[in-house]
Amino acid sequence: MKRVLVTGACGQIGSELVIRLGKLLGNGNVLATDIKRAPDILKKHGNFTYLNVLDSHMFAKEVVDFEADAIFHMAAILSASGEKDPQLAYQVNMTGLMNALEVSRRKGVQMLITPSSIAVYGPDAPKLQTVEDAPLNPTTMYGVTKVAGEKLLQYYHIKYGLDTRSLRYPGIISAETPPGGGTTDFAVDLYWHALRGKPYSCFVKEDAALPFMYMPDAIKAIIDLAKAPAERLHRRVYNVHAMSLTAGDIVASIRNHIPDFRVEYRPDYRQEIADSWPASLNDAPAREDWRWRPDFGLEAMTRDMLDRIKRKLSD
Ligand code: AKB
Repeated sequence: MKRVLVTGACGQIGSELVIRLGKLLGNGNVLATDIKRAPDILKKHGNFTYLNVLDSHMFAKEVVDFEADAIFHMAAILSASGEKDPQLAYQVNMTGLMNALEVSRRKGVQMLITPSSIAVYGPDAPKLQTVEDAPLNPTTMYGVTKVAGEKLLQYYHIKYGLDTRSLRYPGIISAETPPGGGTTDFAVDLYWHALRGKPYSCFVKEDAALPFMYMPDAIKAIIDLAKAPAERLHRRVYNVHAMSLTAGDIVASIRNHIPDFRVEYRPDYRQEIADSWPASLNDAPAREDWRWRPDFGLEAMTRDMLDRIKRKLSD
């Protein structure tokens, strides 16, 4: 991995991934792409270009011109937005991935790495310590596209020898770039509301546990997976887990620092999505094959989130 193209680079994960990859490979070796305008955090970090992942010709041209040998395909519509417009989620998540796979195959890209999600599981999967090979019967379009995407990665690996890699992310909590359209976005909203001194109306129940991870761990996970020697990998897709949290756990942790933070719970359609997902994942294969270990637990994450958001609010 020497020259990488990142799609969805303006997103919650993409924006921080580009910066980390720039530090690793040199800014000139990372091409950040998106259909959105580059956020400030990206502007000072090297190359940024417009790329619509649904346009296969544009996609191929950028890959060839940049001489990319790896693609981090981050562009996707998340679960809650996907339930508002399932056809758009299908188009962006499936056609976008298919274009990424085809351009990789045809233009000699060596590795394609793209996130999957806890959304691949449905209500029939075990709730706790869910393993990779548990039943995959998602009830969201996002989940359906992620299951199909995982199968496509496997297919391209077997049929064409493409080095495809993926990890099932839990909800990601971060301070830099806001998430958009996910069911787990409430976790990030909680921190911002607390620091702005505003009450929060939470769209999931207080006591519904979901798997979460702090952004530095999410970036570490995808980069470590990309760097892992191929011979160490026994699967294309790995679960990664850091902590199982309810909204109430996060609120309690924030209240250790901001005791008068007020929250009311008004679950909406996103509660049903959350209910269909596991509360914790078993990530033993990632720990074994590429030594995955999260660094952050709830308290360390809360301290860091509050510090970062405070700095951003005072900028
Ligand atoms: C979402 O909530 O849709 C995402 C995810 C868990 O993949 N954050």
